[in-house]
Amino acid sequence: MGRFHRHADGTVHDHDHDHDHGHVDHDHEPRDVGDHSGYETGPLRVEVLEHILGENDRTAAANAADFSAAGVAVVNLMSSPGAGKTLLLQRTLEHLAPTTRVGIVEGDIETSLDADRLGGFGAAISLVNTGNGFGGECHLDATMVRSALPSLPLGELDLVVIENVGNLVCPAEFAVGEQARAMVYSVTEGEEKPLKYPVMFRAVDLVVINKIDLLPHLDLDLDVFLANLDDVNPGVRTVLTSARTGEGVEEWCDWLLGLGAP
Ligand SMILES: Nc1nc2c(ncn2[C@@H]2O[C@H](COP(=O)(O)OP(=O)(O)OP(=O)(O)O)[C@@H](O)[C@H]2O)c(=O)[nH]1
Ligand SMILES: [Mg+2]
Repeated sequence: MGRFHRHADGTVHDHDHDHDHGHVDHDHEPRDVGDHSGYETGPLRVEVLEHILGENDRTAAANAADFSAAGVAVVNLMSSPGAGKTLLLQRTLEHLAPTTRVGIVEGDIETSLDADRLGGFGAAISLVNTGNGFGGECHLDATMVRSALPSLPLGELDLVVIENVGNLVCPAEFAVGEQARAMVYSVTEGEEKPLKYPVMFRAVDLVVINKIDLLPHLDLDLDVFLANLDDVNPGVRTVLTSARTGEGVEEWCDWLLGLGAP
């Protein structure tokens, strides 16, 4: 939990200066909206953020209920721009399409370029451009994903993968109704990224370590990356892949299939 904490009476306290409260709040579970003490309007900012995130969580719960009712497994796939989400999904569809009915929610700020790349594999694809009515946001939120659902035949699908907007920060902060979260980390990004972007690396159930075909050309020390990852998300599962060569794609697909229906 962040320093600021909303109480049942509507007040917001800074717990760093409030250790001897004398009571414990069991009547609500405020969410972590971070430390905003550096702003003059810190408590007000926390209230606004709690409102926004609370509304998002209600819509995410509605999405999750729809996914559950349809018996479809749903994964939120995140990464920094260009880590290889779309190429991995192309390989995934090649591998799974013959046996598994897959839907994709393709999130991008602009263009249908990635949605177009995923066409032709037999998957149902629904494009969300955040620049089209959602303020050009750098992430998908639950409302955006909800807007994509009428274009997917959920009842006829086994698995939906949501390709989030390429961004190593914001997507991790918004639940969208997913059953599991995965991220693609590219070995070109450097060993220290879990330490610098812990919210994303901590938010996921699986880290796909992609572009391993490039390792011979890089200075990256994979063991240092794995130690850094373990610092922020101890024991998190990893899969080594090259979406270029196809190495590791089967293991990634097995993880997807292992999720089963919610
Ligand atoms: N060598 C190599 N290149 C890869 C691999 N995976 C993806 N790429 C390349 O990396 C670039 C970005 O890949 P994309 O699949 O578009 O990445 P993305 O995460 O979907 O990008 P955004 O949607 O823009 O965030 C493309 O040129 C891919 O061909 C890989 O495993 N090895
Ligand atoms: Mg992409």
